[in-house]
Amino acid sequence: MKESSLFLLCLLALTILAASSSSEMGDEYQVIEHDGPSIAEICQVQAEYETDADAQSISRMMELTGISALHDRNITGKGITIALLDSQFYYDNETAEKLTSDLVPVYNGSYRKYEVHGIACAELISEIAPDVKLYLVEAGGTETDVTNAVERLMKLDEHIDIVSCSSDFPFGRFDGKDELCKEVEKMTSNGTLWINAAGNQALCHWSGEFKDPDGNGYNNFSPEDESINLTLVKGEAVGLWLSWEDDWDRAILDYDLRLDHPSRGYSISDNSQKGYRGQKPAETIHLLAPEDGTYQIKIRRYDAPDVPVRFHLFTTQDLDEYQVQDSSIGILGCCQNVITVGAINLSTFDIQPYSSRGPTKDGRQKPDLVAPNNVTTFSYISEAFVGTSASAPYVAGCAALIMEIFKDEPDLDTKKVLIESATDLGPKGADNIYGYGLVNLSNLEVNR
Ligand SMILES: [Ca+2]
Ligand SMILES: [Ca+2]
Ligand SMILES: [Ca+2]
Repeated sequence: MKESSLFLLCLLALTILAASSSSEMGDEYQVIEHDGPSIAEICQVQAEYETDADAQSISRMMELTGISALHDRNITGKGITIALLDSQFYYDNETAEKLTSDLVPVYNGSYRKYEVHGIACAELISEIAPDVKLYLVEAGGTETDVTNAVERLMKLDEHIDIVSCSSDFPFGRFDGKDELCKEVEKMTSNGTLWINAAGNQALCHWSGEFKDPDGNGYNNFSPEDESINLTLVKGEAVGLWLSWEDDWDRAILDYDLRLDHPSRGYSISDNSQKGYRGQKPAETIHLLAPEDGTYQIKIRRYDAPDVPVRFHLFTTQDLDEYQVQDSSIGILGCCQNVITVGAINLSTFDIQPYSSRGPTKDGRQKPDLVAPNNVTTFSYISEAFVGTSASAPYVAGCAALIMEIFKDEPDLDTKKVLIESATDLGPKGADNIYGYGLVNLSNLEVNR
């Protein structure tokens, strides 16, 4: 088991920068092993969810949420620093014109033309808070890369006011105590606000306890059903991540993950969990679908006592059945003090069906806020920027405006201001779907 992979929470041009999976070949089919960056689509949004993309969407939402009014009063994020953590910073001269002029790249090397996810986020921040100083920080694809990115930020001479991150990891403890949360807390305890996308996994997530009433070693998703169906098209890249409650450094409960192919053969991930140092309670499978059809996901008990254990399964495509929308946020979005942002439909203000939901494993309410997505950017020139990836930088830009407004107040709690000025949506009061509601600066005292 190497490191888990980071996935970008955008729904277009999606990239998994996957570490290697330890999957083995089942029967005649080959599991794709990744040595470096690879491409796969994460939880694709189906066309029917999105009907309202138009070039005006961002300006309309900026009117509605009080941002334009603040711009009219010359509040534009002056003096505020934002670090954007991402792994895709390709831009050309034309796109550069859309970005804030005070841009500081913190990366070496170059990006391929389609690697624009981070720049699309930068465009949104530039639109909402055009005068911020924006650090573009390469955060790679692994937990080590994110740790290194945080270390670089800590070493800067300048204080970072806000981190905006639209990526997350699909396995861990989800209780705010994952290793990476220690890195996040280095920033937040230093006064930095960390804003993270909630994720787009609500329809490609299953969670439940292992149940095996017939005692054949395979989990029963229902009394008669031992698999989750997943329909795939030949050649489609698919990823599956399974993790369970166990010691995260010395896992002792040995479960395996299996994907049966439609006609014959299967892929299996059967890492050893014997309580040795470094053994994680996790299995992953990555492959290119060898044929069209309905695949079946199975969880096998290899060597574990019959005790209740809760599992989380995340996949790159929507599950055909047994979707569990609750507790579908990744590990960064579950860290303490992070502001976790979901995505709403711009026409109806309903939550997007794919927008990940709380609570965290330890029962904290999540997300914290929701914000627009499905907006037009120059980077995604012919398509809308869809998913919670677009929502997080929207909130980051809003946070910068709040910080400028209240710059003379030393005890400013920006998170509190964001929450208190949000417009409640969905069930009355704070909830695990919309959090405190839509970020809305028109409710700020200063705008009246
Ligand atoms: Ca069974
Ligand atoms: Ca195993
Ligand atoms: Ca509510």
